[in-house]
Amino acid sequence: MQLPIDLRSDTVTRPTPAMRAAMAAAEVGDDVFGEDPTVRQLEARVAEMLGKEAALFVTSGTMGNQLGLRVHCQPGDEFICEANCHIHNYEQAAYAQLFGLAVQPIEGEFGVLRVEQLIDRIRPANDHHVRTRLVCLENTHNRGAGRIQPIDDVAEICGWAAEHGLARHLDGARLFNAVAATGISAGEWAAHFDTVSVCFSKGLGAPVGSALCGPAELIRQARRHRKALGGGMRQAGIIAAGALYALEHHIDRLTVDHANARHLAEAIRHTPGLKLNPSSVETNIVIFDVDRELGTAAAFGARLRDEGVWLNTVAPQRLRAVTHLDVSREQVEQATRILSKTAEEVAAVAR
Ligand code: TLP
Repeated sequence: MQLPIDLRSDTVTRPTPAMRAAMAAAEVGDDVFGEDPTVRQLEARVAEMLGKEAALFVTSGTMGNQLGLRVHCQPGDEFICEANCHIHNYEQAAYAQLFGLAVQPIEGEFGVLRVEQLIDRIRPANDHHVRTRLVCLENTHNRGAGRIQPIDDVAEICGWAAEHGLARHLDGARLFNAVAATGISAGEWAAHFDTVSVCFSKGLGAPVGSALCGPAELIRQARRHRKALGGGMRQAGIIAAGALYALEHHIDRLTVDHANARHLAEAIRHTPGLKLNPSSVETNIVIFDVDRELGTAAAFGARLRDEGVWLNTVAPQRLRAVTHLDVSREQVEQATRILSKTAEEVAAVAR
């Protein structure tokens, strides 16, 4: 059996031989001059898939999101987001550090917000307040264990935001997982938002890159801000080719990762001392709590790591497992056996 089984994140995948071949064969040019044909092709393709006028290839999901915020907001503006979202928790508050933006976080249920929670959250227009400008959603939701924000809620929230003059940005780092799980196209999801960032280096398995998609004028502004952040890339066609390959070949197969995540979740459900949180798994992320009897999540995670199963600690008693292109069904089955056996052994010592 192939160890280790790396379930820390879907960011850990390595390019497949076919993807590497596509990358090696990519035509390139200087993208800061707008002359890289492969980057242009990728930007056109992803814009088309999302039904947007334009797209910008960026280094990371973080950059895609932060540029998205920047094109909608000016210093002294505020955006509303779900309290556990990536933008608010894992991007160093770059929006505050770099752009002078404030945030109004609102907690959803495993990341899923409802429109009733947003009503009355727009600040009054007077000199005491920041200006509420934007609503950000995340789909699928990372800390919500890959939950899908249902399309009806998305439509209601974005419809309400538009009625009140607020822009809409989607952190779609794992939008294609929502596409694969629901059959709702990327364009249908994206239609509710002004800007959408998507990642090629998560479930899609490309080594680098994300895109910010939206109206041509906003993407032109984002291109300018990207340069100021040092994100202008030169012969980036090499990596854009990996992203193009991923869009072509790795979307439909995400359902395999989802089935693997459900398999893992079933085993966790039946392991004393471990508890799924939430109890259902919708896409490729499994989050579970570790009973104190088994020690901290970090200690239990370290034991598992010694056995060859790598997970991510996301809270003192909480671990995360993410399925992806580089873990086979056999490895997932092996991981479930190791998980159960380790939990049993640790519990026996604790008794
Ligand atoms: N998520 C990473 C870590 O940063 C936590 C992971 O392992 O899941 N939006 C969402 C929803 C994300 O999950 C991530 C990365 C990003 C944005 C940022 O993408 P990168 O890492 O490319 O900046």
